[in-house]
Amino acid sequence: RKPHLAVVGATGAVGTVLLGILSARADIWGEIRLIASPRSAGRKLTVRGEEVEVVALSEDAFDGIDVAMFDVPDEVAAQWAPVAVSKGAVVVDNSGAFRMDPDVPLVVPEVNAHAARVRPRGIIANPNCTTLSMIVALGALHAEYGLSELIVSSYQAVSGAGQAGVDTLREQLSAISGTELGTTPGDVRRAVGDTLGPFPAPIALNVVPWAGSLREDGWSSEELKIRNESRKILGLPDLRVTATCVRVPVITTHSLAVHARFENEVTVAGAHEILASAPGVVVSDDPAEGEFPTPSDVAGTDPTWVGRVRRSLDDPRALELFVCGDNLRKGAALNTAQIGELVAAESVR
Ligand code: 11C
Repeated sequence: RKPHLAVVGATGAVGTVLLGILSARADIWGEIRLIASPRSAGRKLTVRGEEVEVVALSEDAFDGIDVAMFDVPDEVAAQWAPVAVSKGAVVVDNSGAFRMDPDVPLVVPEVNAHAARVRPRGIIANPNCTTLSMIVALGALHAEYGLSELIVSSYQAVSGAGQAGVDTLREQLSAISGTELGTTPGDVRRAVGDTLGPFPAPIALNVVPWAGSLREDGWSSEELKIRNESRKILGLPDLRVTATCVRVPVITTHSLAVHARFENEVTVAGAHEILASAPGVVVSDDPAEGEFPTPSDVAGTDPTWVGRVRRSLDDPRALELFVCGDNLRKGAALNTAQIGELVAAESVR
């Protein structure tokens, strides 16, 4: 029989995108059960062209489920993923609760699909959207050249901070629309008033060098996730990684400027060839024609887009790249769906 799937957190921003992706991909699932907080129970959502009623999160909600995709806050995942496993499901979890657990694989199918098979806790973790937005391209380059160091700056979309992030940017844009603000200290901050939402500074007409929460020595949680998760996915525990995470007034699609240093000398032509043949990667790199990826062109698409590929002027072993990926699709829902498909394929073999 076809495996039965549960989507936990079906009504959230990523859950909504996930239902669209499940509806568009090969229909490998038997039942698709939609689970959310009791507050959302009874709502009807469309998946595979049919209306499905949302059921409340409970132990019984996992009866008969083979694979459960979770997109819920860390503390909800920490509590409920083991419940789903105890009911016989394999969990694919998009929270940060299990990513660094040594008994939980952290999987990007194009890079380390093999890791999904070894899951002592019955849980497979999905990486953070910022890591995911670049790692498919870097995994392909690593396989050929051997990665030794990453220095990245992110340009993160507001949807990474959830629906509240999107609502905040839209509210602030309407507050400043038609004005000539943005020329004197604090004028935008005064205009948006107390509508900062999840951001520590105005996000309209601005860039904010902060994402996540404060960790030791001034690092943000988001910057540490990029370091820890890249190391785990690539199987390079000593990889040198430095990240600076920045929020920009973009609705969806994270971008990263990447300085990647390798064990071997690199060429731009070689990097283009590797990236162009890598599954899930599209090269858009012809600056003379104004061709490079930008979030507004990439939003709503599945691949990782790479442009501005240059060999570092002072280091023949290093490449500079600009990478864009839809943070809700490959950055979250699509990768979750792909991992679920890997697990489903095991049972049909
Ligand atoms: C952001 N990347 O853009 C974050 C959101 O660990 O899954 C995702 C947080 C996570 O704010």
